[in-house]
Amino acid sequence: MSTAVLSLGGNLGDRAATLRTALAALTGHGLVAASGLYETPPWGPVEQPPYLNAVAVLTADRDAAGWLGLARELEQAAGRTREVRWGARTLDVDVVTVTADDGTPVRSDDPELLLPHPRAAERAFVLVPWLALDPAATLPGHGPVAQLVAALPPADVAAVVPA
Ligand code: PH2
Ligand code: MG
Ligand code: MG
Repeated sequence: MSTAVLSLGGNLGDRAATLRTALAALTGHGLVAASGLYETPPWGPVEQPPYLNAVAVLTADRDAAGWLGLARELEQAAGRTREVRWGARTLDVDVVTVTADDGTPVRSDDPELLLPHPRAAERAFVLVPWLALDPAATLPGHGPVAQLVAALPPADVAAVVPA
C-alpha cells in the first residue's frame, strides 16, 4: 500500500468534463480526497490556453510505477496524445509524491518518473489546490506546502482561482 498525490490538468476541449470524469474514475482506485477545480494561467515556455487543475490523494495497493500506470490510463481515456513538452493537452496526470505505508517518501530518479516531482515546489497550480485539500501536506525535500505557497510570488498564488 502507498499514498500518492496526483496533479491533474488540462487545457483542450471540455476541460471541466475531462477533469470530472478523471476524478470520478479515481473513486475506484482508492481516492481519499480531491480538490475542487481551479482555473490557472499556463505555466512554462509554451503559449497556450489557460488550464483547469486539481489535486487528488489516493491510497491503494500500488507502488510508484503502479501510480504512473494509473496516470497514463487516465490520460489515454481522455484522448491524450504525446505532443510538445509542456504544450496543450486534454489531460495531464502527474505523480507529485508517493508515500510508503510507514510514512517514508518514495524517491525515484527514473527519468520517466521523478519523485518527488522536481518542479512541484514552484508551481502554484499544484500547491494551491493541494494546500486546500490538505493543510498539513508536506512536499518531501521541500517542507510544508503552506510554507511553499507563502514563498511563491503572491501574483502566482492569486492567479489560481477556484473554477
Ligand atoms: N501543465 C503543463 C504546462 N503548464 N500550466 C498550468 N497552469 N497547469 C498545468 O497543469 C500545466 C501548465 C505541462 O505538464
Ligand atoms: Mg505536467
Ligand atoms: Mg505529465
